[in-house]
Amino acid sequence: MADLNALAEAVTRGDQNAAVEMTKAALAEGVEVKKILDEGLIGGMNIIAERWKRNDVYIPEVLIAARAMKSATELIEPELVKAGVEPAGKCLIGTVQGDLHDIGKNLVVMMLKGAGFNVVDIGVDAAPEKFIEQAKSAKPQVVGMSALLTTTMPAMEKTIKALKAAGVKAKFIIGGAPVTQGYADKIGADGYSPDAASAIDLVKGLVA
Ligand code: B12
Repeated sequence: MADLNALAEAVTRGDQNAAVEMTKAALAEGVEVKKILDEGLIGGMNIIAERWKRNDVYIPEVLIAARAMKSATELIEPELVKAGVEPAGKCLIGTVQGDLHDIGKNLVVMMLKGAGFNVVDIGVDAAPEKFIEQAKSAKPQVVGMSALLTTTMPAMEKTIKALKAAGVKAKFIIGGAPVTQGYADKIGADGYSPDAASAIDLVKGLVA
């Protein structure tokens, strides 16, 4: 019998081979794909997110767990599409214009994917026009912006204003080391979170 707790455990350990093998075995046994995703893979990432919030693990462990999750998810993606499993929600995220930092953004993307969200990542140095164009085609419920430089923080305000003016209906969230809740309030963002683990709770709250 497939042990989905063991699969979750393999993800938290970042054991890519075990996660892939256990996922293959569960699929071969005919375990429902949604169950494999929710209890095994997302279950494992939730545990890592909690440990990270408590500082029990650090970024390398999170990255390794996300890699294990990604490899196993690739196996079940075609099955998920066939089964018509709805994602938890859709997000679009990018690093704003002039800014090339993407390590934090990538973590947010991985954690959101780990939590079952469909995420469109538009990369770094993304101009407001790019956010608008991509948001119009992807129709996300949440648009996230990352900035690591004090000189690129104003690009978040510019981007939010441009998205609103273009009629994009979504919640706008921001993050990055120099960003604060006060800044988010000042520029009219709908939310801010200081790290990728709490970004999941923020996004879940906004799409609920
Ligand atoms: C790595 C790094 C680089 C790398 C980036 C590589 C890459 N692919 O990202 C390189 C070498 C390219 C680089 C370049 C520069 N950098 Co730099 N860089 C850093 C460094 C060391 C680490 C940043 C990082 O990755 N942190 C780890 C991640 C995990 O943390 P994070 O990004 O904050 O993300 C977390 C949260 O903020 C949040 N989060 C992030 N984004 C989002 C988005 C949303 C929506 C949400 C909800 C949450 C969220 O979740 C993440 C995970 O928990 C910092 C110093 C530091 N300690 O921060 C300097 C730093 C940011 N850089 C700095 C500078 C000055 C530069 C340069 C201008 C240097 C130069 N003179 O060329 C250039 C600018 C290039 C550009 N145009 O962007 C300064 C900024 C100073 C300032 N006040 O503006 C810093 C603070 C270093 C310093 N002390 O001087 N840099």
